[in-house]
Amino acid sequence: MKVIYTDKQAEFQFLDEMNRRAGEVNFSVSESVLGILKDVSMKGDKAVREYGEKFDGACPASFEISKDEMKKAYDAADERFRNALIHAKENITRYHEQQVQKGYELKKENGVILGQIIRGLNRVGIYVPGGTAAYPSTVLMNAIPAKIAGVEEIIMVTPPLVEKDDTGNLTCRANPDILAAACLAGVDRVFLSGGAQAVAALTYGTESFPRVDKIVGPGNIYVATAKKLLFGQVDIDMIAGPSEILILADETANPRYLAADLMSQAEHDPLSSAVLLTRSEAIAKNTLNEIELQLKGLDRKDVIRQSLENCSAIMVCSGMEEMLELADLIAPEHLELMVKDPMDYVNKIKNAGSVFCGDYSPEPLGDYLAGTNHVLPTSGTARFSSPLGVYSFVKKMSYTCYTRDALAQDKDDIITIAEKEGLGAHANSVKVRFE
Ligand code: HSO
Ligand code: ZN
Repeated sequence: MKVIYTDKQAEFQFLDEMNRRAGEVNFSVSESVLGILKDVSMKGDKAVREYGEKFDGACPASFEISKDEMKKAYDAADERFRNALIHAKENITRYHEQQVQKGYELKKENGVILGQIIRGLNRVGIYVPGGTAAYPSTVLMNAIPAKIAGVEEIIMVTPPLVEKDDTGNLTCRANPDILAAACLAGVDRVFLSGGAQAVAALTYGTESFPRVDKIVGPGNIYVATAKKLLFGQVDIDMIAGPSEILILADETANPRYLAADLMSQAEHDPLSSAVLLTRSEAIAKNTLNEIELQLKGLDRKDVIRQSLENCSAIMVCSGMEEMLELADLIAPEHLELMVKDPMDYVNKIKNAGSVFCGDYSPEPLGDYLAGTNHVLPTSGTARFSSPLGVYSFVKKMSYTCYTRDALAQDKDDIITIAEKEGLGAHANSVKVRFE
């Protein structure tokens, strides 16, 4: 892991590297994804099945998992795991219920009524990746806010686990932990399909897959590219990049905690980013030592080592002011304030997805249990976007109601602007009412 000691040149270089982390368009991936989208839009289930067989090795006879199977997976889940999920659900629900927005109505003196109604989306698709990034916690983080928003139907898609049975035939099943979380979170229907073809199936609708209004959830580069290309036909949440953590530490910080928290996000992906900003050289040195000590006991040490060598660094800064400035430039997904009186600094942070305050708020607390959402803007997009929330699953509709008298008061201004725009039919629609 590199250490940058108040060297402006090295600091500039690192910031440049961080700025580029959103990645560039991958033309060859985009091209193959476009082919998949086109096939699914034209051939429906048949194309989804063919791509499933090609990429996953096999495809289930029927894509949909029954409600019964979901319930069975939930009942069969390890009791401690189930209780932990229930605890997480309670906290996530309580935090997100605060996000429910109300519409409003403006009644003017002249009888005019103007208003805004907030409605939950009709149908939402949640993409859950396969393999080691299939996280039950992410199912809760996506589905619970959607439920609270009043989404009518939540559809989950996830690639099948493909295994060989005793006779050597390939079989497909769902990840039981994901099914258990889906059951608890109130997911309505689950389909065993992944990749760009599943995103396309949810966008266009096929014989088996219902068409949704928004697709949320992380996925590999094919899934992310499909979401990008289909945005507009369907809404999407965001394009999730590798996980990130940035820690601001003063002299009171404990290097053991700093090392542990940096590595908690570094273990997600070889491209994850872990950055420590401190003005203390001793903290920098001791954190490096702690990383080496703790790494030995961690299962995913290879991934961690790779991400620590990648978009990661310890930067020794001149003081708190510089640290806050760098944090805003980097705009990390997660930011830990490991300083004395952390709550004094929360309001000074402009760009971050989620902020964790003090020694006893390690980032994984937010990944699983505190109740805040763990679907957060990555790659510097915290400059302009927000955590997933109830507001991500609603849309707004406005309404207007005028009386004859009120329209008479406003008519001349409407006609003047319409005529300025050369839109005579617009002017006429007001004029005819007073002839
Ligand atoms: N930290 C991840 C979310 C997650 N962590 C799920 C564990 N499970 C988002 O950056
Ligand atoms: Zn995590």
